[in-house]
Amino acid sequence: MISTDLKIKIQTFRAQVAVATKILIVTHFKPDGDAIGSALALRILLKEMGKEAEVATIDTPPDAFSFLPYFLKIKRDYRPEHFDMVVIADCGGWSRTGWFDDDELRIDWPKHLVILDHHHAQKYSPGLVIADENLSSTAQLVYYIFREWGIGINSDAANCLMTGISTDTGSFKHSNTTPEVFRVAAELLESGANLNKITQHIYLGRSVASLKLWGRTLNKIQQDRALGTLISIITSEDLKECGATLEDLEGVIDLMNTVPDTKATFLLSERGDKFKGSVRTNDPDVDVSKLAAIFGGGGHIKAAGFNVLLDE
Ligand SMILES: [Mn+2]
Repeated sequence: MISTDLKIKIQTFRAQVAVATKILIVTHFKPDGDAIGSALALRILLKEMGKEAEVATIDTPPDAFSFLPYFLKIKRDYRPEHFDMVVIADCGGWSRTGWFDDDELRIDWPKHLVILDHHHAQKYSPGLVIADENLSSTAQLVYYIFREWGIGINSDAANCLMTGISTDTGSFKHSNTTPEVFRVAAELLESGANLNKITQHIYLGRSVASLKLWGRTLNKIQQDRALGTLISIITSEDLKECGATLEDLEGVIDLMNTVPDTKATFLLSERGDKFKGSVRTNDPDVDVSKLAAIFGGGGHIKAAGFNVLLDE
C-alpha cells in the first residue's frame, strides 16, 4: 500500500546502496523512539545487504531505548572520510542532525546522500529524498524498504521498527494510526516484535522526580476558554526543585491535550537562553505546524514545536 513514486525511490536507494561500501546513518538531535528505532533497523538491513553500517547521533539517545538491539553501537561521532553514503533518517537534512547547517553541506561528501522522512512541510536537503507525510513514522517507511528489497524482518529489526511506530503514534492513539499502521504492526508482531516488552521499557518505569515534574506542569496549566488553548510553562527552577531533567517532561503534553474542546495545547520549557515550545491538538480542523511556523518552528499537523529566544 505505497505509492509508485515511493516504490521507485526505494529501488533507486537500493541501486545506490549496491555501489556503496560504508554507510553512515544519522538522525536528528535529541533522538526519539522513531529516530533510534528506524536508524537501528536500517543498520540491520544494510548489514544484511553486506554493507558496513554505523549509526551516529549528536545527542546521547534516551536510556528508555537501551533495550533495543545494537543500542550500545550508536556512536556520538564519526569520521566523514570513512563513509561513501550517508542516510539521514527522521528529519529533512543536516541542520536537524545538529552536525552541519544545510548551507555548510560539503558538496564533495558523501557520494550519496539519502533522506528518509515523514514530517509535514519539510524543507529537504539535496539528495535522494524518500519521504511521505502520510506515513506514521520513519520506521513505517523503513518497513517498506525491507519489503521492497525483499529482505526478511528478523525479531531484532521488528522490535526496532515497532518501537518507532509505537512512539510516533503515541502508542497507536494519535490520528496518524491508520488501518495500514495496524497491518504493518501486525506483520511486525508476526516477525517477532515484543510489543509488551517495548511498552514496559518506554512508557512504564517513571521516576518520582518525573511524577513531581508532571504534577507541577499540570498544576501550572492555564486555560483560555475563549481561545480554546491550554498552556503550561516549566522553568529551570522547576526542574531543579523536582530533581528532574527535561527528559522527564516527555509525554506530559499528551496528558494535557486530553481536555475536551481544546484547539491547541502549549508546553513551554526553559532551555538555557531560550524556551522550547511544544504544541499539540486533537482538533481535526487545526494544523499546529502552522502555529509553530509563526515562531519559526514546524512539525506535524497534530504535533509541532518551536523555540522562543529570551531577550535578556
Ligand atoms: Mn518520526
